[in-house]
Amino acid sequence: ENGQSKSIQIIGVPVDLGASRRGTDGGVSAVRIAGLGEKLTKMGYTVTDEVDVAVPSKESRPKETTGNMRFRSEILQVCQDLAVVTKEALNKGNLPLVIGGDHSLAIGSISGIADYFQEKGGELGLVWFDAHADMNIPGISPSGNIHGMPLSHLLGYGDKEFTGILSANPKIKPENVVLVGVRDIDEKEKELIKQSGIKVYSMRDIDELGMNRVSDEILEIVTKGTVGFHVSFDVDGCDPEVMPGSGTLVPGGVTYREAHLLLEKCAETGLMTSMDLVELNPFLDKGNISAERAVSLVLSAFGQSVL
Ligand code: 5AB
Ligand code: MN
Ligand code: MN
Ligand code: MN
Repeated sequence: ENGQSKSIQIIGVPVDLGASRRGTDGGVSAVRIAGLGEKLTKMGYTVTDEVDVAVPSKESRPKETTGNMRFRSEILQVCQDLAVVTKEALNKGNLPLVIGGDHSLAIGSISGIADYFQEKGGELGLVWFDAHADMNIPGISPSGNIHGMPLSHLLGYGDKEFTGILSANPKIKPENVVLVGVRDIDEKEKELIKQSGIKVYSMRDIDELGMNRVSDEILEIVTKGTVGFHVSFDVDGCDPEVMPGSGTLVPGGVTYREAHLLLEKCAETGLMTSMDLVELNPFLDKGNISAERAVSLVLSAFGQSVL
């Protein structure tokens, strides 16, 4: 059981509780308005009825301006619900394409996907495209924002209720994970990255080796001994000139073409099981340009090519 399905389930998760800035919840609409579903249909995919996971608004919840895991209970509920939805999508033969929303949702999306394959005895590979490492845990996080903590929790570190979604097993093994595009890591987060043993391709690695070689090395790692791989795509991995519509911009990022190349190569393997598109914030965007570019990138991940 592996390979890319011809039927896609788009899952909207309008969450911004995991970030300090308001507005990432609107990323779901921005991507839909940019034509994601229609464009995938035009490529020949069957796009099943889109579903959304319910998320409470910040304003409807008691204020949580401090704390080492802000909006913990709300985000835990969202992730638990989302895990059930992504697993169910795979059970129905659909490829889950999760649109956010801030990156905290990836704890839920990937927990469901990894659990589906674990039940069949398979390991899931993971490509984490991001300016940040998202390897904080409560107690070391400088912000208490859960969107800076999803990767650590998927590897089994941190809050036991988040690491235990659907099952007690760590969802992902470190040897199957690659972080790419990274250029902003917190001091204590660095230690956890080293301890975990995951492979990291920083911007410097992309400068020195080129994205073509980096992509080949990434795909070798995430396909070795796995049933396939998930791509968790944080738009802030791209340079802010490419993706102005995001809340935690870091200069010196991946170019538009480099991002396309990586995703085109992901598609070519035929082994991408699922994808997240996260951290778009239309209220910080210039028009809807970031969402339009993000949709174009997703199409590459689904095999769109020039010829
Ligand atoms: B994103 C920071 N490391 O933990 C933290 O956008 C930023 O999902 C996290 O990658 C950025 O608050 C989270 C300073
Ligand atoms: Mn992220
Ligand atoms: Mn990021
Ligand atoms: Mn961000």
